[in-house]
Amino acid sequence: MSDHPVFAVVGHPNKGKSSVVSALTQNDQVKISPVSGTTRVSQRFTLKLDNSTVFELVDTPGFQRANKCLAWLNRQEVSADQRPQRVKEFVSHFRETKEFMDEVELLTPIINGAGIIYVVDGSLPYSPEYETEMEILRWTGSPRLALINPIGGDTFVDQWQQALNQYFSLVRVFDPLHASFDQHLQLLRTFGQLDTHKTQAFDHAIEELEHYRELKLQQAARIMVENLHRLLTWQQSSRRLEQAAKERLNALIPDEIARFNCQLNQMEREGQKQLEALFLYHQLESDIAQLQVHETELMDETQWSLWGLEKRQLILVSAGAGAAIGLIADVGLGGTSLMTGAVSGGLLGGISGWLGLDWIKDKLPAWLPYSAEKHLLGPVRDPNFAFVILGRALSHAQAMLAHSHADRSQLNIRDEQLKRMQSLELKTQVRLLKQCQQLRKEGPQSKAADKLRQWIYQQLTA
Ligand SMILES: Nc1nc2c(ncn2[C@@H]2O[C@H](COP(=O)(O)OP(=O)(O)OP(=O)(O)O)[C@@H](O)[C@H]2O)c(=O)[nH]1
Ligand SMILES: [Mg+2]
Repeated sequence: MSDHPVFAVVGHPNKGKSSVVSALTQNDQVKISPVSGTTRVSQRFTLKLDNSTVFELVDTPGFQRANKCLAWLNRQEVSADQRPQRVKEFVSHFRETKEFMDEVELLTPIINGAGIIYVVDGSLPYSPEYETEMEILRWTGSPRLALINPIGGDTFVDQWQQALNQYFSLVRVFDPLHASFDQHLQLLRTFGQLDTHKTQAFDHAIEELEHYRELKLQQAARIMVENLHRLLTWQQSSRRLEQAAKERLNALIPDEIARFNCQLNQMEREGQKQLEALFLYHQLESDIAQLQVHETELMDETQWSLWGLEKRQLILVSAGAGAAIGLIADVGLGGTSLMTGAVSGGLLGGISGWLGLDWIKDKLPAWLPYSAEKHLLGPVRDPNFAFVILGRALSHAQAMLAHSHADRSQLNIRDEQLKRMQSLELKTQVRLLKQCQQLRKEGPQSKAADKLRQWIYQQLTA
């Protein structure tokens, strides 16, 4: 026997057995589908901590011929002490035949020492047809826990509880699609009680699991600040703009801006993917719209103020943080004269004598400076940009953390998340903007970066 606990997850077809396995082992590769009979052979999944296995769950097919199975077991009169042996006889008798494929598959791990986790659906009424399955499981004599999965609501949970209490020493309600991390831990502690010899070791492993989660969240905050820094400082080598100015090639400009935008998007998505990999999501898609900055004006309602701050807020916050005065003045004027403000703020770096500048400045969006000396486009100069990036990163991370590994649907970034940066206190917004400005200047090793990481970590654990 392995030195970690092993549990077989069993029950009727289509009751969420695979979903329970997927959620608890944090494995999004477990096969789950609305089609009854999806799982045909038993498959083992483990939850590992570094390289050691905390526990193992065996995903099994549902009972198909429970009545016939129990009838076979009953064919010989056996006393209670001989029942586990009788179940073993059943498995070896039918192992090579096709007659009881599903029952053989699901009973094999149990007779090999696995504890039992029996899954039922709490939204459907209890009915005596389940008694046959529960009776067979009782015959095995193995430690047993029942899980009521409220697939479509909890209407019949109490009824189930009454029935299950008679067959199982422990009965719990667990929703694999919506349970929080704390609820996972609670359930795992219950697993530990099933095997009394290992309860202490198991409790210890669960503590480590909790600690490991904290470390991962800290790591997530680090990744998010690094990515924020990358986006805030992104500059793209754009020699083509000079050529465009010389030859008055209008068409090149939108091309360069689109390329810039595409890079921002890619960097943002890479940051999200790093987080997904850290938390073991391999096939997550989200409904968050792409970060679209190329065609928008500084204060475009649909993108910038959607994720970032509203215009009025941004003026207040920028003033509080001492952000580039030119920018604020221009925001106040409605954004049209922004480029003048940007030039007077020195953003274009002493190249006002360059002839192509006037031509280019009319073509580039206000938030996107161009250094003709260095042939560099960017970085984005809008103070709202930091809020947009932070808001989007946090929304993605929180939605991901709340998304069960058993949930095969898209990551849903809820509407109320859009306003998250706007609903912070003014003093928090000012502090964040200052820290982002420092992060841009001093990099991810700075004190400001530390403060940002701490704040993000708090948000993720709130
Ligand atoms: N809404 C909701 N759906 C669930 C829940 N648990 C499972 N489901 C859905 O129910 C269907 C069956 O889930 P599975 O985990 O594949 O069930 P199973 O018991 O392994 O099914 P078989 O392998 O076919 O016996 C899937 O479409 C799941 O997404 C739940 O808690 N809530
Ligand atoms: Mg299954």
